[in-house]
Amino acid sequence: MNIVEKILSEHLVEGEMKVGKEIGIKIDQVLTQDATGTMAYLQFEAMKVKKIKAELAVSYIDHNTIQVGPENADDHAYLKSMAAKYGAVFSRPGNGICHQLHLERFGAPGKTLLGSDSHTPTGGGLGMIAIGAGGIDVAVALGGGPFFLAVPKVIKIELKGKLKQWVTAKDVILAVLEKLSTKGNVGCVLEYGGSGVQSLEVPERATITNMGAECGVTTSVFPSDEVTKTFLEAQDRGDVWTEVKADEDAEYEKIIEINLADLNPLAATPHSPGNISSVASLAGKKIDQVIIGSCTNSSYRDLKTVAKILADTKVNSEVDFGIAPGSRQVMAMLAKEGLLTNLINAGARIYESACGFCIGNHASPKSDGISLRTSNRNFEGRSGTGSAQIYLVSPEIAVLAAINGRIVDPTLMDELKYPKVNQPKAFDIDDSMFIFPPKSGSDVDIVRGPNIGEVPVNEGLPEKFDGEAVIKVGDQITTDHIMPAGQRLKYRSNVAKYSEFVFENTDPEFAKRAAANRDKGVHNIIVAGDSYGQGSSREHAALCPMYLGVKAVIAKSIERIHCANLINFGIIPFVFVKGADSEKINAGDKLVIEGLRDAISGNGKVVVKCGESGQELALKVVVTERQKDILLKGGLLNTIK
Ligand code: MIC
Ligand code: SF4
Repeated sequence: MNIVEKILSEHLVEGEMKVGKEIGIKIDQVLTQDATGTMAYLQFEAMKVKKIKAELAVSYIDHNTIQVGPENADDHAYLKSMAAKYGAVFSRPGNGICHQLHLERFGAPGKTLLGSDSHTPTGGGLGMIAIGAGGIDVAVALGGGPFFLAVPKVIKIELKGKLKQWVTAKDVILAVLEKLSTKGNVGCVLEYGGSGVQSLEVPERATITNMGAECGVTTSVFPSDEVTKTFLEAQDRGDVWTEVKADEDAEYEKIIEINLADLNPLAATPHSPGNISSVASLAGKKIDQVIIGSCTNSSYRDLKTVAKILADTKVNSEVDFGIAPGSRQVMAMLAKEGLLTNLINAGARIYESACGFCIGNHASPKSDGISLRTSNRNFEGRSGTGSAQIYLVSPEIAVLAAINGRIVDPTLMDELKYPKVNQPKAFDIDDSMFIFPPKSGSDVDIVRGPNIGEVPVNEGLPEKFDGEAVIKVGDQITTDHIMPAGQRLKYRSNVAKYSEFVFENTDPEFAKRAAANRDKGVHNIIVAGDSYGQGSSREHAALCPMYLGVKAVIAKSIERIHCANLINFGIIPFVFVKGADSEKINAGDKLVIEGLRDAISGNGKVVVKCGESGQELALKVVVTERQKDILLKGGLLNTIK
């Protein structure tokens, strides 16, 4: 067996391990963050479970830490009280980014981890099966219920050789993205192996599995070996180490070979993590901003390398330069070693250890600005500046650009010395920003500020949709397009308010039009191209459209997490039987679909009659028996007793 088959079969509670078939797996560890966590916990409450049943649950506060107005702090207070009452560890704001912290303090080889964040696969760097999902699926896992997924196709990425100086883990995952692109990988897992694996430390492996999310795969995983053991021992957690490796004769869907020694520095260019160019081809490009941080690249190794490069240097006066350390551990160790001084002296703006800039919460570039970032997503508008151009690179390339004011390729500059940074024998451990739950939390009162809303529920599926193509969008529409984050993020716990911003940057009138249709009894239908719903796990990209009366999406293809979220909220994820038919529907067309309940209970095939002409187009929805029940009842919450 390969690693994926091993871990999944050890956790199998329902179904059969046959590629493409739905299975239910036991979830050992659960991770939430505040932006998705409030909704996950509200849904957990609605399920009326007395105590969290997963082995470990950690509720991180890292996304909404800006606190302009009371909303974010209200959410934090709610989550803190929920953690104490139901038995989760609470990670206080300022402690760091969930994925970095989980890697440092909780992740364990061979375990399963479900997180309400699409970059949960960061844990794959430790040899665990770590999957991102919508909040309600995570709520089910908190309550001890299984997580359902299709048995994945496992693609092996066979690594050979060793990275050259100035070439990093970021370049490995950008090279993988160049080969696989951001679409067409639904239902696959990337399993890393080969002799090159041992040259990569755990945080480097985690950079690679983290950004595997951008390929649209279910997760990515590395073996757990001596390198993993050394990392866990340095975190004083050697006891959780166990070896995880594939059998010699393990089988894979396909094997992609990458010789690490052949790689060169790469960049993802605007506006997709899949648009890959060599740094050499971008050299000389003038830039306005550089930000180093995010769950992809803000480990101790990353930031120490940056600090060493910055020693006795000043940042270019044309560049707005910021650094957001991944965790308090990283920041404290840099401070202790005197390296924080290098950053401060060079002119870096030191941001909080949080998501911040990455989700467009602050530090937006100037209009038309060119920004180099070490994060994982450069979707149009995500930075908070619609006209900005975001390039994704390694910390090494980012810091050199900050010094030079333009992109430089260090592999072409002989005089530059590469600062080799070794992992410390022991990381400094201070868990005081985690609040561990009391044995019995039964007398804890839940704190509900005015920002904590109700979870809306959908009605059961009608026999017929009498609808309208309320919007028509193209290919690769991300959840950032559907449900913007940034300055709107503070409304995550208030669905009625947040819904006003659905498709805000694509079609500012969308929410009003959809709500008016809903109030007239017209069923709203979204028409889309390929790879609809790329990116984040935010279930609000389904929940808020549901609130606005969206009943179905008709697309050429839909990404995994978003598809599951649509089903969980009773929105039907139709795909065109013939992709080219999408051309035949225009925005505003009347769309009628009859015989819905029979079709959903049966083979999932329907026709949509569109426009005045009433021309008929074939659609299908591919769902399991479990999902059919959810759709018929109008969402997962309606199926839970
Ligand atoms: C992201 O990177 O897009 C986020 C913000 O972390 C999301 C979660 C969210 O929208 O709250 C994700 O990746 O799932
Ligand atoms: Fe936070 Fe950015 Fe990572 Fe999402 S991708 S978890 S916003 S740092």
